Amino acid sequence: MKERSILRYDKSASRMKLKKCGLAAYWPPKGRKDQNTWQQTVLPLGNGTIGLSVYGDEPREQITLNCKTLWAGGPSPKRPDYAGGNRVRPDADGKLPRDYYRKIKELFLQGKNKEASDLCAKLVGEEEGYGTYLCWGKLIVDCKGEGKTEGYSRTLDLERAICNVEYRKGGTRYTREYFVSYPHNAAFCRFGAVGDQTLNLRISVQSMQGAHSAVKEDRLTQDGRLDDNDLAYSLALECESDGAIAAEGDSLTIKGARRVELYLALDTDYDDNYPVYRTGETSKELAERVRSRARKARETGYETARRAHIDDYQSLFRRASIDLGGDGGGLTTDRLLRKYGKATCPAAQKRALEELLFDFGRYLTISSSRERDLLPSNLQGIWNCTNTPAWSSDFHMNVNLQMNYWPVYVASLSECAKPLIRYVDALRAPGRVTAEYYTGLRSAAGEQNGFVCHNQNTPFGWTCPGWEFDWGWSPVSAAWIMHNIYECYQYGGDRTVLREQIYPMLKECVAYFDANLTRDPHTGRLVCMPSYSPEHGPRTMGNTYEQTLIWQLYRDCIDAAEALGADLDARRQWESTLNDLRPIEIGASGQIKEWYHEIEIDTIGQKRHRHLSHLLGVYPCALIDRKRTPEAFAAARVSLDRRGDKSTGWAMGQRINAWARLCDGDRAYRLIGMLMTNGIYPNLWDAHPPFQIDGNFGYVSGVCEMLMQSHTDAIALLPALPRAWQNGCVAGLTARGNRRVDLRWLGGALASAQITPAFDGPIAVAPPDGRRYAITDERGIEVRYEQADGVLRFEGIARKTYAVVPKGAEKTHEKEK
Ligand code: FUC
Repeated sequence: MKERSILRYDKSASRMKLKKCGLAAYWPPKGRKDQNTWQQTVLPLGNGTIGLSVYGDEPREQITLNCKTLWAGGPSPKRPDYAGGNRVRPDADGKLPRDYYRKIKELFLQGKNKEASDLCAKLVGEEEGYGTYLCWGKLIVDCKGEGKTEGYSRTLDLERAICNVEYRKGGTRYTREYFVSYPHNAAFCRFGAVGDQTLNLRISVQSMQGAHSAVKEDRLTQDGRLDDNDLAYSLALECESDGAIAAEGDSLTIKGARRVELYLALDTDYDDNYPVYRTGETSKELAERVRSRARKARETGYETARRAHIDDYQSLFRRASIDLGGDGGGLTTDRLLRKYGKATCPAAQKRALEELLFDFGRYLTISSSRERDLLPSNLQGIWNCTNTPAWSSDFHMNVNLQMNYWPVYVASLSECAKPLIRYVDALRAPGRVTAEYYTGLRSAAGEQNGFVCHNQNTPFGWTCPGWEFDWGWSPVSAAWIMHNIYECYQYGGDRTVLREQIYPMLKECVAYFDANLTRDPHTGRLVCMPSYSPEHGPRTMGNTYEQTLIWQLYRDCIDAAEALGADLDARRQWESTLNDLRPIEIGASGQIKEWYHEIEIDTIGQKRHRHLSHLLGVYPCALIDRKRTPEAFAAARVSLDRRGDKSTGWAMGQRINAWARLCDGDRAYRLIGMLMTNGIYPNLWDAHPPFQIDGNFGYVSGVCEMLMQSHTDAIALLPALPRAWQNGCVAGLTARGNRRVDLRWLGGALASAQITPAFDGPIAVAPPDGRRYAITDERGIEVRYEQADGVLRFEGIARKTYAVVPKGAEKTHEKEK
């Protein structure tokens, strides 16, 4: 039995040793050790909207407070001309970006690459109004108590999403417990004292937005509006205790208590309705909504709410599990992490950390992205301790936001992707305006118009290109994020969602490229231009990054139309476009070229660049695989190898996935080792550096891809099992087509696979080796299958479980059941 998934520390956040991670840090600014401490050592809790990060400090507890929608930027009384960053007014020469766009294309077609490239500087957006994700502030709890602190422990239980702090002082044992409930949309805190002393607390909330607290009886409230955009925000905290509660200044004080409970709600008047982005509530209405939430939480009572929270959380978390034979040996998580990189670290301790990071990533998904949310998780999920986070902690779409959602479907957390789908849907309206001003599409065509978004996004419809071309222009951002969204159907198989939600989005994204692809007269092929491969190299007429993502977009749209039996004529047109796209090409070094004019590898752009933009056909797209495209598969290996392993946290996460898809488990595993030692902080957050959550998610999807893949016509079982993982099992993964997959392996070989389809229909599985297999149904009766080319095909019935076991091992399998 695997031990419980718990992050354990014997120190509070402020007393922990900090780690040096990775390449040069972009953040925090020099001299901000406090911010470095926060990103490396706090323990995060969340329900998708409300985020807490717990220090567990003693005698003064600090908990950073976040609300996912607390954002500066966007429409504001101060910015009456806000237009989503789009340049909607002619410049001094009387020109709009679309005029330059046309000219740039003309110049490229005439072979005037230098002129075309120079003019790209005109395809930018405004900076004003971009905004940033903000920090709400801190909940501070001053705890008095006589004596020396002993037996300190701070834990985050990933199986219950609860954080606990415990210590003794004199003869008294003090406890603290925290969780953030999705059902109650509120945070809960409980302080306890058992022994000769009682609790004497002072509770306050320090706003980072200039708000003052009002206290009355056993309540604390805080209301305000952001200076930047007038966004209204409100917080309500209710306190219950067997001690004496009093309102003092801006704090609540509690004296002589054995237990104290806090019920905390907070929210803003943000809504995702373009172009106002507000609920329309008055400050009073918002405050009343938040206060009544805190009141309800209190009326429910701590214990009842705690049970509801655990049930809700476990309904998601328990869907999947992994067991690699780990045994942490009782070490605290930070020690385990420090030891991991040492030759003396026992294998079982390494396995324990690998399991823990897998569970932690799933925990972070559930804590930062829930069905009800208006926004997806950002660069830091929902956790942020400053008003100036790196990259505004925004939604980056040249890999980062996509990576945040890589594990959701395969790790059976599809509901957690709902906020992403909602968010991208909400980008369509502003995205039409960007399409119009930057490429000349007419937004009068409504839903058929074509929408686009570029690399950087905010909650306020910021679909325009960034204010510098090289990182800012990236129309395929829309195509790429649409692949994440199409995966909702690929994995879940829900045709209603496909018809009503996903397909219209796909079609509208295709409409943008239908109107903007250009035939290159030299090759006769369609390309998108100007193109730029994130975030290096020249500006060109097409490149592998853009062509790959456009290929995937059309592929997905055609498949969706086919599944729905829709748009036959359009489908033929899309097929023909797909065939005419300039394909990926192999260069003289046997590599996948990143740019079409590249001959030898590493002669253009930066060597060992972190982005794997030319290899997206391997992962997450399905353009390159071993059987269908063996030459490209081999070329991808050359390119990935040359790109090097050492990189930023997310980039190592991406490399795990890519090596897994190239069926090299040992190389993927090497990347796991590098990520652990060079890209994971003591609190297990991923380090770009700074803390950036995408790498946590890239790790989870990477582990899933090592154990199971479903992007080709067969479910590949253990396609990239590393030698280090000799024995293990994984349960509750989801393969495309909505099939649950459970796997067990022994001595590096598949011992059994169980496949449970949600629908009737043919199933194809590809076991990892040339052994002979038997397939049995739930009664242990052999199921007939056809075998060709290493793939076993059989007919599955919905909700029945089929076991795939090596011949001769059927009996063992039955006994286990
Ligand atoms: C992309 C990456 C950076 C960083 C940023 C948030 O631009 O190239 O490394 O992750 O997003």
